[in-house]
Amino acid sequence: MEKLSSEELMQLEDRHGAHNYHPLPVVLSKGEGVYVWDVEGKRYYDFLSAYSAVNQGHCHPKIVKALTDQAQTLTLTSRAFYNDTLGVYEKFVTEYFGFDKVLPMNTGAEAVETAIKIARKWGYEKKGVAENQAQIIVCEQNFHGRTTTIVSFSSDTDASTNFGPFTPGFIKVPYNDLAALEEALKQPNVIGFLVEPIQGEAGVFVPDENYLAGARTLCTAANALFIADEVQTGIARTGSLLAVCGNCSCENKCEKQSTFVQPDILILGKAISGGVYPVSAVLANDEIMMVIHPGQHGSTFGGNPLAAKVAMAALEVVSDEQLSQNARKLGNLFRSEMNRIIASTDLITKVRGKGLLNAIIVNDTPDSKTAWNLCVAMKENGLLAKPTHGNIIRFAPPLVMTEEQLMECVAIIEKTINEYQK
Ligand code: IF1
Repeated sequence: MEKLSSEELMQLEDRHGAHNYHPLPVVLSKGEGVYVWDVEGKRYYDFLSAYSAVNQGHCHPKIVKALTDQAQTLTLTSRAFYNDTLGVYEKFVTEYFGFDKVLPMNTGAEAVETAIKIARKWGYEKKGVAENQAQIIVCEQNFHGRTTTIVSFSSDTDASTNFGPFTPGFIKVPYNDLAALEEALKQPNVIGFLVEPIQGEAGVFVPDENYLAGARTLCTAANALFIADEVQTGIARTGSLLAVCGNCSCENKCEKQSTFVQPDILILGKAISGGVYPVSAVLANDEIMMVIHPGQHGSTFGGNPLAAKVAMAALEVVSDEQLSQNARKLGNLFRSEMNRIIASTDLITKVRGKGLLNAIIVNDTPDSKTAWNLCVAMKENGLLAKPTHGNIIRFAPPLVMTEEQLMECVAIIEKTINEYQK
């Protein structure tokens, strides 16, 4: 095959692909660890990590080996038959996260849909809600995926406009507002509360320290399921195995889980696969998960042998390489370095985040091009990040980064900001 230039490859996407994305003008052809290379051979630091799906770094050898070994052995059986990897994975992943059962799916949105279906069925069969009356509380500015039901409760008009009619049964409350949640939980037929422990798409919005624990307590009192969407925040991204682990970097394995908020349903995706292959999972204990019986939910690819092997390798890397601890340490360093830069520039007003899920706020209006232009300039300087909501730039490098590499990235960001002002 002839080698195409970046320009030609961008034109191909533009001509032949649906225009559902607006990518930064860079065409990548190789990745390794914290780095990616474009087709012309220029190297960049990846500060997006495929929206936190490659926490373990690009093409991690252990995860790739798990993939290629299994790919030559058995890839897909469907769930019509048993296979020799699924049960092993199910034991592994439920012990890893401390739940009785897992329901394996492929993408994040599918896992969210799965959680909604499980919660509704629990509501009818265990809580005794009348048929078709179940309500789930969700948060304003949420992002849970792109299916018809999920966009039904999105606040983002781009995500929802002209995709109706919408799925009913969702009540929206402001994020990080326990009083509003408490009020909403008083409404009839509420069966659950679906929440991101940190709102990613909203621009990396970290709630108050007591919010998740408070929400957990309110849900318990109202007999409503606490459903945590950790598709983006999970798998060590925010400095603990799960964002609901709070400030404990024990990988969810220590006894003193004082800040650990136990969800009734845990939704995982993205980095549970190390970014190698789509894997998602819904975890719950038996009294919830066992409402699902044969024929009531499933997926051709969910839990296939490739996915099972890849996910086990990806989670082993998280533990073996102590990625939570590294994310926490480097996250603290990153925010303190950003605050140092913020003190000397008018271009950036704020940094916020947890672990290595962070965002900076650009001092301009959401409809300005400043954040986009800064990202293009950072690209020129060898670092890839993407703006969100116009004036916010999300920073989420792979968690295998070293302190030295992080400081090099800080220098690139600082240089870009300083050059931009001139
Ligand atoms: C896109 C953001 C990240 C998610 C949470 C479920 C899903 C996601 C909390 C669905 C997906 C994505 C998808 C991606 C952009 C992206 C994103 F910008 F929206 F916020 F990660 F930063 N729950 N998040 O964040 O998972 O079905 O995509 O596997 O392009 O839409 P999916």
